[in-house]
This record gives sequence, structure tokens and C-alpha cells, in this order.
Amino acid sequence: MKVAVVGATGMVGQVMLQILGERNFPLTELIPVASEKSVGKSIVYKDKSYKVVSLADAVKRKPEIALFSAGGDTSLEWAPKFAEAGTTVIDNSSAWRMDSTKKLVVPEINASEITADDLIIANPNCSTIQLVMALQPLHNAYQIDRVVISTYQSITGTGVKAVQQLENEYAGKTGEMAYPYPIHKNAIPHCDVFLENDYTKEEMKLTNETKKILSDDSVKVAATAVRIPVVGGHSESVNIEFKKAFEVSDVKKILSETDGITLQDNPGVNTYPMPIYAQGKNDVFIGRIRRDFTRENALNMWIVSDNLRKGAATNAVQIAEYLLNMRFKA
Ligand code: 2RA
Repeated sequence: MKVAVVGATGMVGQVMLQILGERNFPLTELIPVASEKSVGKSIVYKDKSYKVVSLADAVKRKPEIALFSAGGDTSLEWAPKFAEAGTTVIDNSSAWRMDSTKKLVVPEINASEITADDLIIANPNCSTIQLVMALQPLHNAYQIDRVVISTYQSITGTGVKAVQQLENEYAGKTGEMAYPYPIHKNAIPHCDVFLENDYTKEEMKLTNETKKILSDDSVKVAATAVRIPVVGGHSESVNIEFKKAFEVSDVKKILSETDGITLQDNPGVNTYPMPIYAQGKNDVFIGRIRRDFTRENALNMWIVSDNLRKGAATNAVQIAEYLLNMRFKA
């Protein structure tokens, strides 16, 4: 299986390579792709050195699958070119997510929607993936009416420039700013750009992508996305109102039996999810599950996951694994 990784030298691209190796993805040829300035550089995958190539060269080599994490503009221009050459693109940018002709996939939830005709498949936003992993099994059981979510997002979601800004601030140095303010000892309620409706793009991704993945426009989602000086993963405080009654014990049982979810919920012994423990793992960690006594059929929970893994690279590779089983063995 010939696999291209577009954006191979970036933060998510590097994790994609790590995940492909960890999961022994059966690739016969790796095609690392990056911008012109990186062409010719070597990257090592499973103790073998590969030369980074240009997008144009990669298309010509006709990979079966191309994992993209290279920004929306690159994806809008090049994903169709790969698809035209017969490649299936799994794109981590926001470019195709809300396109009605494209599937937006979290494999545990809706991989079955993928057909042989889908040559561009969208990977959801990191904060959406960990949210819907918790919502979907509960939506099936109790029908969600409304979700109110506040996120506490890792600076790795912004990229290398943000990590460098925090390191500079730790060291008392000045340097290029990824954010409008210092991130050290701070919390910035501004992830991505502000829109006309006074929400940020990140907040509207949570609202719009959740509806699409759950295939239910009636689910109401109100989001506030906040950036905090953390690197291990995104954390989310989530309040859910259901249409049906539930028992907290049943909610915990449903979640604990859901693939890809690890329950960490024993406050009496200080057991709850935190980014320092989620970092480097592929699961979505859920805890602080408790009834919201102020509303009928309402629940609070805390959700943490490594945004570079299940929030991006792992989810994309899991989609590739699904394709492998679905298409390339048929
Ligand atoms: C962020 N979810 O965290 C966005 C992009 N990865 O900034």
C-alpha cells in the first residue's frame, strides 16, 4: 500500500508517521510530502530514510491513500488532484468538513457512511472528535437536546509557533507571537478567528461538525473555546441536556463499554482525566460524570484527549485502516 503523508514535517504529520508505525500500517511505500522548502530533506520511518518530495511529484506516484495535514488552502488545491489520480485523501484541515458531498468521519461513530466513491474524506476538528466520542453513545440512548461546552485547549493545536512562544515566555525571552497575548499564566478565550456572530471559528466547528457527525441537526451546541498553556491535550467541560431520563450509573456503563473511551471517574481518590496523563495515548478520557441538579435530565462531565493523536493523527489513520478493510481487500 503506497501512502503519502502531506505535511510530513509538521507537528501533526510527524504524529501521523508515529501512529502509522505504532499500528504497523501495511504500507509498502511511504511518500513524505512537504512544501518546496523541505523537498529533499530526509525523514526516517521505521529505521529507513525517505526523501521529502513535492506535491506534484507525490501525485504522479499515485499513492492509494494520502493523509493530509497541510492547511486548508493546500488541501483545497491538491486533494482534488490526488483524487483525480485515484488516491483517497483523508484531510485533517477544515477545508472539506462542512462540504455536503464529503463525509466527516470518526470511525467508531460513522465509518460505515464511507463508500468507494469517497475519494476525499474529512477528519473532524480535534475538539469535536473527543466531544462526539462521548456524545454519540449517549445520544443513541437518551436523545440529546442541548450541549454546552467550554474547552481548555492545548497550545499544540496552534502548532510549533505557539509552543515556541510559551517556551520563550518561560525563559523570559521575546519572540514571534502565535497569540495576541502572552499564554504563560494566562487563558485566552480566542481559538482561531472571530466571526460575525461573535463566536470563533473553533466554537462554530464544535457546533456544526457535531450536528453533521451525529446526523442530527436538532442537537443544539453552545461552545466557548479557550486556549491555555498546556501541551498534553484538550480538556472539555460539557453539560448535556437529554430528552429522556437517565441513571448516572447507566451513563457510566455505556461510556465504559464504548470502544475508544476510558473512564477515569473516582473523585474520592483524586481520579479524573488530565492532559498530563492523556498525552501520548489514543483514547478519549472521561470523568467527573455527575447529574446537573439544576435541570431535568441534565449531566456534567469532563473530557480529555491528546489532540494530536485521537484529535488528529490517530483518527486519520483509523479511517485509513477502515478503507484498507473496506476497499483494498474487496
Ligand atoms: C486548535 N483545533 O486547537 C484547532 C486546530 N488544531 O487550534
